[in-house]
Amino acid sequence: MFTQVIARLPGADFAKGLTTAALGAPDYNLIMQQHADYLHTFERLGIAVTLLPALPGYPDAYFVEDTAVVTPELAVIARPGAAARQGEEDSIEPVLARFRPTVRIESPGTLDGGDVLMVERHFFIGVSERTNAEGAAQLGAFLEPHGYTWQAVPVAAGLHLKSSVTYVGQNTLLITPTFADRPEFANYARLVVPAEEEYAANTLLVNEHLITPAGFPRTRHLLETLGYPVIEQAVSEPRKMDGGLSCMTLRF
Ligand code: CIR
Repeated sequence: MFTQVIARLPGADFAKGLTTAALGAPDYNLIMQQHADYLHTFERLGIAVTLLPALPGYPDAYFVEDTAVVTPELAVIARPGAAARQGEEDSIEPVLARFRPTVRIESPGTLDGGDVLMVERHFFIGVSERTNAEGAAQLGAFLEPHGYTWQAVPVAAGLHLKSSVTYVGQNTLLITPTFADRPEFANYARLVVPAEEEYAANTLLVNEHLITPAGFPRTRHLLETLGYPVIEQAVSEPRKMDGGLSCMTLRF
C-alpha cells in the first residue's frame, strides 16, 4: 500500500518544457485544474500528499517521477538525462530524506525515474535517450542488497519505458503493441492497448485502484477485466508536454 506521494505544482512557464508532442499549446489554468484533480484522487485513496512549489527555471520539474526511485528501503536520487532537467534532483533530495535514506546516481550515469518499472520484487530499467546503461547499472547495484532483481530493457520507442509498459497487478502488464512481444516480458500476462490508445499504457495501480488517462475506452475495458475500480483522470495538458499520468508523482 502507498501512504505518501510527492508532487510539485506546474509553474507558469510549464509550456517551455521539453516536448515532442504536436498536440497544440498547453493551457495553464487547465493544467492547474487537472493537477489538482489528480492529487485529489490520491487523497481520496487515503494517501498523504506533499505538494512542493514550482521550481523556477525548471519548467518540467512537476514531472517529479523522473527525479528519483523510491522503494520501502531507500530513495535513489536520479540524474536526469536531459541537460535542461539536470538540477531538479537536487531539490527533491532533501524532501525524500525526510522519508528514506538517500543515495545518488552519479556521472557518467544518467537515469530518469520514468524508465524504472517496479514489478513486485523485480525492476525493469529502460535504457533510453534519458537513461544510460551506466545509470541502470548504478540503480541495480543500489537495489540488489535489498533483495531486488533487475534487468535493463532497451527503449527504442516512446520517451520512457513507462510510456509503453506499466504494471497493473496480478502478474499483468499493460503494454503497447510495440513492446508486447518482447522476450523480457514473456513471463507476465499482458493486456495490449490498441495502437490508437498507446498513451493509456501509462496507467497506475494505486492501493487496489487503477488510475488511467481519461478518454481511452478500449483500454478502460481491458483494465476492468482485472476487477479493480478504474478511475479516469483528465491529463490532456501534461500529455502535450510528453508527460504521462505516472510522471507527476513519486509514490511510496
Ligand atoms: C520531459 O521531456 O522530460 C518532460 N517534458 C516529460 C517528462 C515525462 N515524464 C515521465 O513520463 N516520467
